[in-house]
Amino acid sequence: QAFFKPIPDASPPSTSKGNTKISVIGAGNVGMAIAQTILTQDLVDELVLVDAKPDKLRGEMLDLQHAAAFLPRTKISASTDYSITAGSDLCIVTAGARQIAGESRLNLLQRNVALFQKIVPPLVQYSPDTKLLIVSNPVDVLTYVAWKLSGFPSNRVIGSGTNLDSSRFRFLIADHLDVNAQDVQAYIVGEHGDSSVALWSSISVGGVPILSFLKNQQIAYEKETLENIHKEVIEGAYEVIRLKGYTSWAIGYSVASLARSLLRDQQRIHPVSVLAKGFYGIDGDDLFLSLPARLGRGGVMGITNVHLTTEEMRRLQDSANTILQVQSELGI
Ligand code: 6V0
Repeated sequence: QAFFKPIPDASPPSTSKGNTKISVIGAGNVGMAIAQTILTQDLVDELVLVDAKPDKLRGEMLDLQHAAAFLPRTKISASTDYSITAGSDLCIVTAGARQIAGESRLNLLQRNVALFQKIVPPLVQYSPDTKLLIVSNPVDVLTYVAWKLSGFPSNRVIGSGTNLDSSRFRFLIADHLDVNAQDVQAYIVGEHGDSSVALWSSISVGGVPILSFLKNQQIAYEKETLENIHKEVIEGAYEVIRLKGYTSWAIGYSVASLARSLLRDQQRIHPVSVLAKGFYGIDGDDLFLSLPARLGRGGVMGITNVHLTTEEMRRLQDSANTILQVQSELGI
């Protein structure tokens, strides 16, 4: 069995024209955290901001431009008019109604679908070869909506998905074991939200598979402890929103790392929202949810064949059903 399963309808990677351009749609807390993280990482030649509020947009643009003396050289521009996005290599969509305290991600959906009908068509018109990276919530369903509206092959439509949840997961495991989170390989897949699935069976720390290590050492681990760590991941977003009103820094770093893998052809594996049909026993309807995907200049280059336990498979299927349920109410 191949390590990666290819994307069935993949388009070939675009030929690089040397000048890289990212457009960020939505200059709110999340869009600006992404923009500033991208700038500090010397990722692009041109960064474009688009928002519906012209004053706020111009203020954000100027504020970033005024940091030019401390940053790698990047042309920063902004407009409410989508023609400014022309020729983007990557369009990151963060526009949307913000999740308010106590509101489930799924409740945001109808408000955001209407927005996407205004946003996606002009992005496609001005950058027909671009990749779309969706961040607005509920991210899995909105990535599906963006895919439908764009007419793009699925390898060029990606949702930030559980890349952030997995980072929270790695932080909590690392904190528990007192190691560096970068040495923790651990994935959360499925829905970015309450039905996400923690892949305990494939966690390794410094190359050591953690569950089989504990078993071999005859160290009992409490299923409850594992469940609690996963619960903390799920509740993490709600807690940050309750405390500061929104989340921004972690999603900023998470999306900038996706942008790097995509534009610099890193072929790194990230759990992101992809068209899941045909993978891990998910058949039937089209839906997007997070699976470990290899990202490069062509977008999604393949999906990793991780071994899942029967329980993980069942949970992933439940997660898929949760998303499908919401999607069916949309009638798209
Ligand atoms: P925010 O600070 O309210 O920013 C949203 C921005 O979108 C505002 O500046 C609006 O003016 C702008 N906007 C609204 N309509 C349009 C339009 N038609 N065209 C262009 N811009 C428009 O929200 P925040 O930045 O906190 O969150 C943005 C979205 O990201 C929300 O849907 C969040 O739920 C979602 N997040 C997703 C995460 C993930 O992991 N996928 C993580 C955090 C937040």
